[in-house]
Amino acid sequence: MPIRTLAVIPAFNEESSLPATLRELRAAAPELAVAVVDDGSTDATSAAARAGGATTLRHPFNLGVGAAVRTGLRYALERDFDRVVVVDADGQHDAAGIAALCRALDDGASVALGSRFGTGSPHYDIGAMRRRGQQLLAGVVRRLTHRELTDVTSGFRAFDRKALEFLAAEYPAEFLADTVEVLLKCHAAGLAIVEVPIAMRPRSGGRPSSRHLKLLINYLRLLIGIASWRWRRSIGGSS
Ligand SMILES: Nc1nc2c(ncn2[C@@H]2O[C@H](COP(=O)(O)OP(=O)(O)O)[C@@H](O)[C@H]2O)c(=O)[nH]1
Ligand SMILES: [Mg+2]
Repeated sequence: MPIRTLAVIPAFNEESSLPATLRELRAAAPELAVAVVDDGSTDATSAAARAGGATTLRHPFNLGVGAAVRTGLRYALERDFDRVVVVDADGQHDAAGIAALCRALDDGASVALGSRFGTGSPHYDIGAMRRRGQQLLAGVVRRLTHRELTDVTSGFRAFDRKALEFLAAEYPAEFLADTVEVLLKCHAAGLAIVEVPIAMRPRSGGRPSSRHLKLLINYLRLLIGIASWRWRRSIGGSS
């Protein structure tokens, strides 16, 4: 039986980017099934997804990227897919990277993490504050997992069936926890995480989801979350 892979695309008000993203995905990886999770958009995201030939799943209201990914993973499990690749709707993820992520799964990884900053990744500029925050978070995750990870907030990832089964139940929905904490959970569950260099494009328009003070607060909340999660584990709690 061939390996069945589902591309999961979380999308919030992405009617303008989605058509090109879906076209690129079809061209780069025609063998993939595609599911767009419309996260309560107020624009025509669902219509754009359907027009682009994707299965369309819809949240009745906005729940955040992590919840959208989780919905995609649950759908993949229900439909018995072997793997999932998560791709942003906004066109930042170069679909050519999907092949490298899948190769890492072929080689035994359960979680393949597309990295903008590792050896072999093209230069990617994210601004000074995000950069410092990223480095801090990557340092924390490296210490806790003993894995050489450089880009712990990248949303460009692939999961094998084991990771899929684990994460469909466990995927955290909060901003940053959905990228960073999830890696710690996977590591604690014994899933092998491997980083793969990928190319990511700068945003073509719009704004990143979190900036300045909001971004700082999100970093602090995440670090407190990680500390309390570690503490609960050390006194014998499970999650
Ligand atoms: N900003 C945002 N993006 C969401 C949400 N739900 C799903 N998404 C999708 O998640 C992906 C990542 O979001 P984005 O804002 O580009 O994050 P960034 O690339 O880290 O700045 C995009 O494809 C969004 O359309 C949400 O509630 N807020
Ligand atoms: Mg993006």
